[in-house]
Amino acid sequence: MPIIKSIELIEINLPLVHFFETSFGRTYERRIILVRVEDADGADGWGEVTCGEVPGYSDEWTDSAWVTAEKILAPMVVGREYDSAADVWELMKWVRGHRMAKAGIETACWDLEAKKLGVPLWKHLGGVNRTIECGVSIGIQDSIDELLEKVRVEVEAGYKRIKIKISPRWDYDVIKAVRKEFGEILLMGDANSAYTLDDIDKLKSLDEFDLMMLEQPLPHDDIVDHAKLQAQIKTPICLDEPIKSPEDARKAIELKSGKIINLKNGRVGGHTQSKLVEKVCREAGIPVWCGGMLESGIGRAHNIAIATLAGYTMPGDVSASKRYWHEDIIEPAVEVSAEGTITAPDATGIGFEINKARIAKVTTRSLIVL
Ligand code: OSB
Ligand code: MG
Repeated sequence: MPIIKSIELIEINLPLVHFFETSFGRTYERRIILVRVEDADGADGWGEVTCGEVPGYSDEWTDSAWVTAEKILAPMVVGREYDSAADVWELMKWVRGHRMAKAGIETACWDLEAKKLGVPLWKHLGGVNRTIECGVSIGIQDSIDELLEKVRVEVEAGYKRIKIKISPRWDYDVIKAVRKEFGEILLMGDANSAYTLDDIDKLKSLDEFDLMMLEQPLPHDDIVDHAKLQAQIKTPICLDEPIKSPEDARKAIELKSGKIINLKNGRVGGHTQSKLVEKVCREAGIPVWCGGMLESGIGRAHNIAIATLAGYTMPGDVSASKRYWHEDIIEPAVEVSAEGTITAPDATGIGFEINKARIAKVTTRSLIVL
């Protein structure tokens, strides 16, 4: 039976190639917590905590996740016997919330297990589509011209679907301009909870653009008003923030709060939980796609692996390393084909090498829980 002997937390600071702005703020550089789990044989696995630098997307953020992982979660896993990585979530179960911190540890255990079994993580998770379809998420820009330029670069790179961030000050005219310039591309908007039902007329007006979907228009914890909104707009609603568990997914589907789910490993607590959400959605005929959290290569590699599961039927926010980083912390960097796809690697575990020298250069703190 596997036992984790130690868990290392490493905080790195990585400047983004270009700032990323959503309805809740702008990010210039990421403070990312990496997790390295090591077993009694000295074998290791890597994971990433995907929370932001501030509690704007969710209530977790870098410093809260650090202390929670160090003081609460890592001690619940270190030295405890477990059957398989699928059971690591259970070891941390009594802790409420803190799913991104849990996911950092849990996904590292999956990487370790796949490496020890000598299989690629995507296969070990039950993946079926080794080649996944990719989209991009483009933040709010300083001008529409700058946005059009960004969209052009990504369309020409071959990405299958373009998502633009929207907010009440950056919506109708912006989407109209993108549609006019690029015609019938697969286009969607993500509001990150910037509207309420009082904005119903504005949200209805977006129907004219035939968006593939409208992601999270209403508050971050809502699934009731989303159902009211979905009944009144043609554009499919995609839920992101409020779906933190398989039960949340079931309830949202029952209420008809949306027609699509953006599934993020961190938001639901790791691979085991993602697999359960994927199953609930697949059985209900609700498509899911893999969301992104501006991950470094390690989180990105985990996203690629989980996105190979059967229920992930739409292009995800999983894109090339170079869109985010001058130099990634894995090798090779994640690349996207001219057809807008990524093929999961066939090496064991996450399938990428960890660039330890690069990590050492950008590390701002680290500690080991024994
Ligand atoms: O809402 O999907 C989101 C990034 C940070 C926080 C929330 C979101 C996002 C993205 C970026 O849209 C996706 C990516 O390119 O990683
Ligand atoms: Mg979103």
